[in-house]
Amino acid sequence: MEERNKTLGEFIIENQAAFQYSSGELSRIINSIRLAAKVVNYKVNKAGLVDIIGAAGAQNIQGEDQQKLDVYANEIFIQTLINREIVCGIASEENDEYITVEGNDNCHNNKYVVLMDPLDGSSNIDVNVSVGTIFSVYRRISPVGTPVTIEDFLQPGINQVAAGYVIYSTSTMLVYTTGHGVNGFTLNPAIGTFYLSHPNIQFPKNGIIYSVNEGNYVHFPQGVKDYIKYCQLEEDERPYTSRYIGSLVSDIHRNMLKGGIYLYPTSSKSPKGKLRLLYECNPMAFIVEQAGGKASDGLNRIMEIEPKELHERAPFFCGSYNMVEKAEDFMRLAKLSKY
Ligand code: P6P
Repeated sequence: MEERNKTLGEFIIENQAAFQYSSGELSRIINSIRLAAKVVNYKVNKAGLVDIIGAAGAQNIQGEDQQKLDVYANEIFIQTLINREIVCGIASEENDEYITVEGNDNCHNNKYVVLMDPLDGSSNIDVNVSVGTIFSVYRRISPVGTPVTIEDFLQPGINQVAAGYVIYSTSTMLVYTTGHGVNGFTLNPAIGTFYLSHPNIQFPKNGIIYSVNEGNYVHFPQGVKDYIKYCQLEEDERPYTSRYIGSLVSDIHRNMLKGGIYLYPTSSKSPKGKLRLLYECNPMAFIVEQAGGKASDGLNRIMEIEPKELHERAPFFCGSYNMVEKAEDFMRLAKLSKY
């Protein structure tokens, strides 16, 4: 019989035992995200055809105009998780406060919380550039049987039990980790099935791609300016190239397959950085570290930051291990030379 790639469903069943606590709840969360991703994918692909792109008018907590697809994706991911009654709480970039999942038979007994950016890079939607969903899963720390609390969400990234992203691009992929490596699944839209297309993804230790919005160059910390100049120097014919899509999931996905570094440093416009620690930096960092890469705030491991607020931001240096190390060296050197 002809060998075919494993489906996501088969992969989840096969790896069920490896999931932490292997209660089946985590598998059901990934299955829930799988369904929501297919529904959102359908709308993202149709966005150009129906009146669903363009700002929905409301603004989210970040003060950003909510694109209609933002709102739609947020509702799909949240509702799918609530309908399946598998988590006790949900936090989203699009919701000011976290959601306590009540459900019919008391979701307070559930063990996991999910945090997400339902449609990252949404400003790219109406110019037909790829966008993504990012999710992060933690085991609650408040007592099972009680309503979820803010502390269940304000955990450092090292406590994550799973993290992943969906990239809606030339093809739609679901890439995730449960702490046992990183695997990528590509959607066959004809039959609505995700197939294992990128098993055990390894982040190249080195690369020639640096991804940063150089329009902010004059506002960057000196260490970042020095690193960018290092990448551009010809002294040993380093063939660096600058690639920046303006969509976190797309930039990191490309760099993870080819090698590269993504930087979103502090700047005068974003004194704490722009990216959100809990549902952008930490899940991407978990994936990148599991694939052999590195993720920091320029000085310290990003997943060891103790969060204080649900929507707090952090500077983000993420990618090929040796490239992030080099950028951190420039940051430390610049910090030392200040004194
Ligand atoms: P800038 C999208 O809004 C996002 O959060 C990331 O997906 C992306 O990498 C970054 O912001 C782009 O920000 O300031 O360069 O447009």
